[in-house]
Formats: sequence, C-alpha cells, structure tokens
Amino acid sequence: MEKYGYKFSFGPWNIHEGADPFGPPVRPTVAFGDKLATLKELGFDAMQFHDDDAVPDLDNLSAAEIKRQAEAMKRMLDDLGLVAEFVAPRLWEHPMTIDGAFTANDPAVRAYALERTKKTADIARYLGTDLMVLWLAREGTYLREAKDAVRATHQLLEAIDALLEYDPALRIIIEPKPNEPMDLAYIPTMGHALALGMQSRDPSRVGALVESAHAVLAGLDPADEMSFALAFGKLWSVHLNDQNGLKFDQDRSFGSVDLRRAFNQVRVLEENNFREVGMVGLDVKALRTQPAELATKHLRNSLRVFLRLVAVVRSLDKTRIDELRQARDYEELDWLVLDALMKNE
Ligand code: GLO
Ligand code: MG
Repeated sequence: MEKYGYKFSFGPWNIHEGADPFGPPVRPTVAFGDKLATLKELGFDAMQFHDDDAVPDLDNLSAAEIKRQAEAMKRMLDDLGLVAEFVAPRLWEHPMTIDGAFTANDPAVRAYALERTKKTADIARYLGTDLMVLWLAREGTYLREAKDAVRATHQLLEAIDALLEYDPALRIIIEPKPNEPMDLAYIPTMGHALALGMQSRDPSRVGALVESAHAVLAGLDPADEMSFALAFGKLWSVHLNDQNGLKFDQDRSFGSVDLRRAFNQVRVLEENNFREVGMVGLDVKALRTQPAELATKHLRNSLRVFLRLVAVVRSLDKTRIDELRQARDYEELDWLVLDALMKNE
C-alpha cells in the first residue's frame, strides 16, 4: 500500500461493542491482541492508548506492577513491529472524577487526578513514547455556577506544569472538545488549547491535537483549526473522523459525511508537511448496526479515503490555483476542486 510517507494509528476503543446511551452493547468485546492484529493487517503503524488500555486497573496496582505490565505490552508491540503513538489518562470514568478531575472542587479529587496522570506518564515512558494526550473530558460544567471558571483555568495550567516538571522528557498534546460529556467544556477549541500551552512552564513541550468532529461540534472548520496550530508548529497529532452536524459526537468514518471538508484537512496536512511531525490518528467508530465480523471497515475506509485524498491533493495544478486566486475567480477554483474530487482513478 502506498502511504505517501505518512504513519497511521487508531485506538483500541475504535473497535467497540456499539453501546450507546439508549442501548446495550450489540457486539462482543474483541480481545486486545486481536485488535492489534487487525491494526497490523489493515496497514496501520501505531496504537493509541489510554493508560488503562495498556495497564488495566492501574489504580489498584503498585508502581512495580504497572512497570511490569507496561513493559509486557511494549514487547507485544515490538513483536509485531508496531509502536505506541501516545498514552492518555482516562480521567472520566472513576467515581471520584464525576465532576471533573483537575478542576474538581474537591482537593482530594484533584490530588487523585494528578497522581493518576503521573502514572500515565510512566506508562508512556515504558511504552517508548514521549507523548501524552489530554482530552479534558469532565473539565467543564453542566451548570455554569457550579465552578469558578477562572480558577479552573489556573488549575488546568497547574496540572500541566506539574506533569512537565514530573517528567522532563514528556510532551503534552491537548485535545480540545466543546461539549459531551459536559454541557460546556473549559477547553473547547484550538485557540484555548494553545493559549494554555503557551502559558505553561515549558511551552515547547505542549502542543495540540485536532479531532475533526470536535471542531465541527464547536461550529468550526477542522482544516482551519489544524491550520491555526500548524502556523505555530503545534499540531502534533490529529483525530480524523466525521460528524453529521451539531449532534452527539458521532466519530463517523473520515470523509463519510463531507468529503470536501475531509479534502481540506488532508490538503493543509500535506501543504504543511505534517507527516514530518506527527502521525495520522483516527478516532472513528463503526455504525451501531454493523455486524460484529464486519466492524472494522470504518477503519479501512477512513485510511483509504485519506490516501485517496492525498493523491487528489498532489494532482492539483498549483500554478493554476495561484492564477485563479489572483483573478479572484473562486467559482473556477471551486470547479477545479469539485472536478478533482469527482474524477475516477
Ligand atoms: C472523545 C475523545 C476521545 C479521546 C481519547 C484520547 O470524544 O475524542 O476519544 O480522543 O480518549 O484521549
Ligand atoms: Mg479523539
């Protein structure tokens, strides 16, 4: 498979049981080893991890046991010629973090969140990656008056600073999202993520990740969100997927809702040599209706769409595009793009 110099990843949660808020699982759980085998078969290069994807039940394990299990996972990856892209603390499921982790009003919860995330940093190191993704799931409110948003912003910054201090080699990638599970999240957009990173004790070690659907949920264009981070050398990963309007977070296959929007994401990644900086991560889910034995096609399709769009971007006549920009003939430019997207191979 021609991969144009890109490396690709997805997370174990992208092969999932299909439960939604109104119904139970519809597919059996796939063993982690089988997910890794699928990843390899489909032509991906790396696995994304939550801390407990790598070391289940880590809250109840000693530091030595965490190390042992993470190192075993690293050997499993090595054996298949795969790597870990990043490790993310799963801070949104524990009973203590019901009302936030770093921004919880209860200091005991904030202390738990920091200790847990230090363990995440250890696991990342054992897995051979310096990247930690912070998706700040419950750092926000359902009720505006429930927390002090100024204080919460400083609490997020303090947590980031503490982590940067804890592991001097760690790089943190903030993944903004405007809502879900919270009504309103404190870090909803790329602008918020970058501002936070710039204020940290070592801005050179804080970057960001754009998830396509999260940008759409914020009413923004994913390619522009990526471009804003690219402009400052801060786009270190992406979660490509798609989203059909302002609904629940759908994690649809990349390009399956709006191919033009997908094209523009690939275009900005191409034009800014993203492949030299980060991997192309997916965060996609199979439709709930998909039978179990066919529930990896969303991964295959997303990868195919990305690669086909790279070919489209590379086929464009750059001189002609410049001429059309000069002439302000955007209708012709529109046709040039539409024609390229509709061409048969
Ligand atoms: C949810 C997020 C989630 C994160 C993952 C890694 O909406 O997209 O899937 O990407 O937990 O931090
Ligand atoms: Mg994501």
